[in-house]
Amino acid sequence: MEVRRAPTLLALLLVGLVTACGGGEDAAPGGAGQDGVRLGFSQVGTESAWRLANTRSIEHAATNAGVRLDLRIADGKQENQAAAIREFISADVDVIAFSPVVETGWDTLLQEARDAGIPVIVTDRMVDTTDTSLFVTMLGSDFTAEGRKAGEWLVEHYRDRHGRVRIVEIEGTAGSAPANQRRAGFAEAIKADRDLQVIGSGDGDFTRAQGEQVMAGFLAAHTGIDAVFAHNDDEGLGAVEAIEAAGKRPGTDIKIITVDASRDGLAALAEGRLNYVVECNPLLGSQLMELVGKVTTGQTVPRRVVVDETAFDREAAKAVLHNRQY
Ligand code: GZL
Ligand code: ZN
Repeated sequence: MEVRRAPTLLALLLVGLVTACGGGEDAAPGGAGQDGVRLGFSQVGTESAWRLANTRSIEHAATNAGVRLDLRIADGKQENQAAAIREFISADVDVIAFSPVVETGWDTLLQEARDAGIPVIVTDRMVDTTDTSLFVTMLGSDFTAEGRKAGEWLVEHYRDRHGRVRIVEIEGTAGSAPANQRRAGFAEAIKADRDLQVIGSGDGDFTRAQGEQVMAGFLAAHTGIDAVFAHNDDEGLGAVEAIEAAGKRPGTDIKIITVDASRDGLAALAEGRLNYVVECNPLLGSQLMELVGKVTTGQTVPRRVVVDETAFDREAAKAVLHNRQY
């Protein structure tokens, strides 16, 4: 776990002195302090390739934008995110951003940030709050659309086959926006063909290890599984392991659809061990820094910024694999 410590008291005093002495000089872009805008970012964890790419994207974009980033990694624990955000508030950063590990339980914390006059940007995963004035904008994917795309591929694939199609679903972290919304979008899409039925679902927590474990459980409990919908590549690649361990051919005997489109996911798709991969773009860094710049210079920003993304079949995966950024 890579935890960035807040600057030591001495460092803060030095910065304070410089800022005080430097008073008259025009502030760095972003209208704050001598050294650019100070952004406190609370990141979910290191659970998946998507998450690691998302963190790298934020770090690179902050460097390019001259934003002073204090990024804290919460190891998937909401209480660690709350502690980090409270430290950002007491350090009086110019803006806070975070990817909430789960949807609920943020109102009090966001009210503390608002009382401290610090704007909050939600990224990647959404918060479930009645008071949307608690954050200035949300930058992230439409997870419901991702789930729908996965379901639509299955409907199309089994269009000419009648008789039950047995599907198992390896869900993302319980309570997280991507898990809730991918499940909903998928369920809505497969209604188009009553033969498509989810016969089992389990929490794979977006990790490869958990995905393998959940899939092994499904294989032990059910015969004749036709397809797997895994909420991210890492879970899907874990399912591939479990299916092979059971002596079956992933992508052939059992179809597998995943979300993210990480390099490993697309490589498995190109080899035919996965069948369809819906993209969830982690490279939010530059859009986030643009929003940070606007928010800290009093410019208006849209309430919602949706990230553009596509989906890959085997041929499309082969075409992009060689220069995939993450
Ligand atoms: C989606 C993101 C999810 C990814 C997983 O935007 O929150 O969390 O799909 C990651 O890989 O762990
Ligand atoms: Zn049918």
